[in-house]
Amino acid sequence: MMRQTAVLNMLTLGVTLVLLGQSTGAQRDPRRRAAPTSKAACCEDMRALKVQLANVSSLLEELWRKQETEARGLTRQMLELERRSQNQEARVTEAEGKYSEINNRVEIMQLQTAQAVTHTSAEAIYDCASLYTRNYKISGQYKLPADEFMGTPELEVYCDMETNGGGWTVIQRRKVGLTSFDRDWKQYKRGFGAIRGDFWLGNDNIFRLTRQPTVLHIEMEDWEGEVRYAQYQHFTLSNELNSYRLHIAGYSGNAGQDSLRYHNNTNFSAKDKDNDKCVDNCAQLRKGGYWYNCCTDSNLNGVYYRYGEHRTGTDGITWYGWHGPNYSLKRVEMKIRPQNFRP
Ligand SMILES: *[C@@H]1O[C@H](CO)[C@@H](O)[C@H](O)[C@H]1NC(C)=O
Ligand SMILES: *[C@@H]1O[C@H](CO)[C@@H](O)[C@H](O)[C@H]1NC(C)=O
Ligand SMILES: *[C@@H]1O[C@H](CO)[C@@H](O)[C@H](O)[C@H]1NC(C)=O
Ligand SMILES: *[C@@H]1O[C@H](CO)[C@@H](O)[C@H](O)[C@H]1NC(C)=O
Ligand SMILES: [Ca+2]
Repeated sequence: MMRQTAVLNMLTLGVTLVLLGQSTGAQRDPRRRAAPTSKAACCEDMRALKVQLANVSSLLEELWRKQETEARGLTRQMLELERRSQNQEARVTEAEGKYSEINNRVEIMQLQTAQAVTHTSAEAIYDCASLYTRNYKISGQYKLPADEFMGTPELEVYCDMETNGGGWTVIQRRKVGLTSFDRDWKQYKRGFGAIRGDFWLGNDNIFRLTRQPTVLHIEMEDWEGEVRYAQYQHFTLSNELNSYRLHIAGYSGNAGQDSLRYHNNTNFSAKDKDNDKCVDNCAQLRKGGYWYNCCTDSNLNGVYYRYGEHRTGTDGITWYGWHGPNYSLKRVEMKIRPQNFRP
């Protein structure tokens, strides 16, 4: 402010002097002023005035220049400020957009949680999928509560909460190789083994868990470390009266030919119960409990052979469609979840 007033005063003075100079025929150009004049004899006062005038005019010009550059600078600064504020505004708009999007999502999640709670609290914890919808999303051992209505006891299960969105109840696992699967009907009915290691969940339990429309996922690993799978969109067992007959449909997978299809619609057999479709006793030949036909296209409950021995017998853990009848797999996991499960 102070400076502007000073400049204005100078300008007023300058203009006055310029007018005065013009009226006395003075030359504004300081270069010309430098040259000696022929009329030097003229009165001293006039000369002094002219010099002053010349000085003031050059000062003025300088001031003008300064003003102009300052003005240009100011304009630039203002433009810059405007640009920045526009950027700022854009950023604020963007942030606001993100915020409302997050808010939206939070609301949706809250809504979903509320719905999930009201939806599942009315239902029993039935399997790993219902645990998953109750926000138990870590794979591991869980205890399903007893089902009073069905008269079934509580059940230890292993939940796979990661594969393809989780919610899987594991019904069979082979990976350690110390647990024998060459067992009788009663043991296959109840289940055996260690839930964190090798086990069969039990035909009664599998029957119970597959009363709702169920997907079966079989994961297999060979001794070269390759992993393949076979999946069935429909999987159920009949009850014990109907010999736990297998029903599968809707195959997909990458483990070669579907090697469970051959066992579709066959009864379960164990070493003490020959329900197969063969003159032989397949359960005794293949040393496991399974839905033996005549006898196998797969034998996931067969003998566990270690690395180096896994190419010998035909009673190993086989899946013909991938490694044929003489290659026993390193790891198998069979797991189920309801068809209507949404991760
Ligand atoms: C005019 O300016 C010159 C140099 O800029 C200075 O030496 C001189 O004293 C000034 N004259 C007056 C009258 O202000
Ligand atoms: C399967 O079991 C049921 C009842 O347990 C029986 O009626 C049926 O004949 C059996 N089927 C075969 C092929 O053995
Ligand atoms: C198993 O048999 C049923 C009918 O008995 C059939 O609908 C289903 O597609 C079969 N499953 C497979 C995998 O072929
Ligand atoms: C598998 O092993 C059996 C008996 O050990 C043998 O007869 C058969 O030729 C083998 N099959 C293949 C494909 O290696
Ligand atoms: Ca037989």
